Amino acid sequence: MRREADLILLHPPTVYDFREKSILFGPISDLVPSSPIFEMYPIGFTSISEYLNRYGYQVRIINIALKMLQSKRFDVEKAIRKLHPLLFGIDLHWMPHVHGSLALAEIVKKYHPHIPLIFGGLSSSYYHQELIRSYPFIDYVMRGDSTEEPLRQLLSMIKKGGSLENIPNLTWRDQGCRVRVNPLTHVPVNLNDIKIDYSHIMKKVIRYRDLSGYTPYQNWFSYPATAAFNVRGCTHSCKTCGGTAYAFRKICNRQKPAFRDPELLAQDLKTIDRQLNAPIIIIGDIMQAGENYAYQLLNDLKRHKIRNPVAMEFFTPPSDDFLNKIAEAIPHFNIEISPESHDEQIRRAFGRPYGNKDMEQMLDTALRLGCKRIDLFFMIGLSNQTYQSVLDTVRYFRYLLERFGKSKRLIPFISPYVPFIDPGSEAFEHPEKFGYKIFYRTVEEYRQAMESPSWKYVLSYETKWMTRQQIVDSSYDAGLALNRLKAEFGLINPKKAKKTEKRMISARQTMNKIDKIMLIPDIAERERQLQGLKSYIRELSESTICEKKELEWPTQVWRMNVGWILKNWFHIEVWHRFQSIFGQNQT
Ligand code: B12
Ligand code: SF4
Repeated sequence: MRREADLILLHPPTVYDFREKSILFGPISDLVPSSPIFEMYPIGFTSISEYLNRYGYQVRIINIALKMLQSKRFDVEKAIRKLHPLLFGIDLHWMPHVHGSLALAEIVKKYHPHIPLIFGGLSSSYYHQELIRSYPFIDYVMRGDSTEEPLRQLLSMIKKGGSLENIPNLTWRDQGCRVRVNPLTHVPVNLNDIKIDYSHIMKKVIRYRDLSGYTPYQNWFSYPATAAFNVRGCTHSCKTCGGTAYAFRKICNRQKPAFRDPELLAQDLKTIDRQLNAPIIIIGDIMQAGENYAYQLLNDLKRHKIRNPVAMEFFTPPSDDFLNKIAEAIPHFNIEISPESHDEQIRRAFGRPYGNKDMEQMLDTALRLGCKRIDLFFMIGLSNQTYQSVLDTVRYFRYLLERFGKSKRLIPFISPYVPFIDPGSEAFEHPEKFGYKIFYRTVEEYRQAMESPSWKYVLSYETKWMTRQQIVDSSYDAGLALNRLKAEFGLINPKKAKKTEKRMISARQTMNKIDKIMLIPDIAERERQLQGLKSYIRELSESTICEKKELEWPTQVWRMNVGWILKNWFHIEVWHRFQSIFGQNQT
């Protein structure tokens, strides 16, 4: 039997049988490039692949979610049956994948009972014991935010023998079916040995002749956004976020964030710039590592003459001096910032410690310095936020657009915090302290919630200030009002605004229909009526509150370095043939 890879990493859809089910997912993916199936795989898949490759292990990534989205006929079971790695890996990084991850794992085990299967990602790390205890088809969970090296040790052990007890960060089941939790000791202090290398991925696409298996999201070829990472962990403590300093301590044993040295990060951007003409987002506020770090990064970027659009996210508004430095270093710079609410008290309580005056000062300076675009993200479902407060936030957008909107470079977004309060966040651990009520706690409860017919029932929480229904209603009201405002200020054309409005109204009416159907006591009849809505539910689930297209930064037609690809194609093909002829990687 031919082994094409040592480790195969599979990315599941949110709900495994989404192609058959009738679910109004609503705005769960409005603010990310993915569809509600969350077909984007964790970027960590690529660093795992690159790292293990350095040690001679072949890793293949297969984006099952994307393949299922692209073709109704894509047969998951048939595809899985053909694979024979040393180890299968499935991400349960984002909790909304819980249904898809578990279903896919069951299929893998059905066809390959003797090949071990590992889970990983933040949600797996949080629920590691429950996963191993309750789901016999999962053999291992690799915990933590940096699994590259422990995975290398595990693969080496599988190949050469040894004891599972010696693998750091691993949770596993022993012969007596007891859950064993190895110490979480692999927590690197910096990211200098970890790489997000797009050229490595391109080589893999060629090696496995599988473009869709590696494509990050459905529309990537029309809008190929890329990411450069400066950090694992975070210095902030936003209450509902599962990636805070608090959550990382608890879930990943990370006492402080790990950064990538600025010169290496600048080099990463330069490499993307030379190979792809795609927008680059620097994930993680570069000010988190301190001023010296941020200034050095900008100096290096200036030296590298980056031409691609670069988006930087800021957790607090940067100073005028710093904005000047950005403008000098990056000709096409964009900014993202999430004030969450217009109300400073609500914002501060959430964990964003700045006032409107500071933010407006930043908008003024950044726009004056030629910032190509500023995205402002606001949220619904916050502690102390009432229905009225949500509407007041939209009123504040009018003020902002009147003051800064002329150049059409300021784009406000508002969306509910959906679908779940992150496991491991402060609001999840101490809901009463922040006025939250959490409906689901266990993995199984989340799995079942994901099958609910509309996003109102999927929503894992309500607050002291808004019920689930009010969160839903205020989301549509705010979405409609913002859509009109965007048309009025010329941020979207009136025809598009009308279309978006129609879709939002239809989505709302369908939510009401689903509510009525949910009252039918006969389950079979309920299911029959829900299926009746299926045909148009799908299109109502994309861009429900915000138009996804509006997330795209200004860019030109993208280009790939074709010479580079052809050169690599040749090398990889020759190496591949050499391996098959001389029997390496065979069992
Ligand atoms: C960048 C980011 C994004 C990017 C994703 C880029 C990408 N492709 O990974 C974008 C903006 C698209 C995004 C989207 C979402 N995100 Co986000 N995101 C982050 C952020 C800020 C950083 C993540 C990061 O640094 N990753 C580091 C990279 C290098 O590692 P990694 O991908 O996590 O992989 C490592 C490990 O996790 C592990 N691992 C992962 N998978 C697997 C699988 C196996 C088998 C193994 C062994 C190991 C393993 O090993 C990897 C390498 O060491 C965190 C917050 C934070 N401070 O961490 C939130 C965070 C991860 N996101 C979160 C959420 C909720 C979402 C969304 C669901 C939000 C939404 N409703 O739209 C979507 C999901 C989108 C999708 N799947 O399509 C939550 C997750 C909470 C939870 N437990 O569910 C976090 C914690 C905070 C937050 N609320 O934003 N996100
Ligand atoms: S939401 Fe807050 S805590 Fe979470 S990653 Fe962003 S800045 Fe950090």
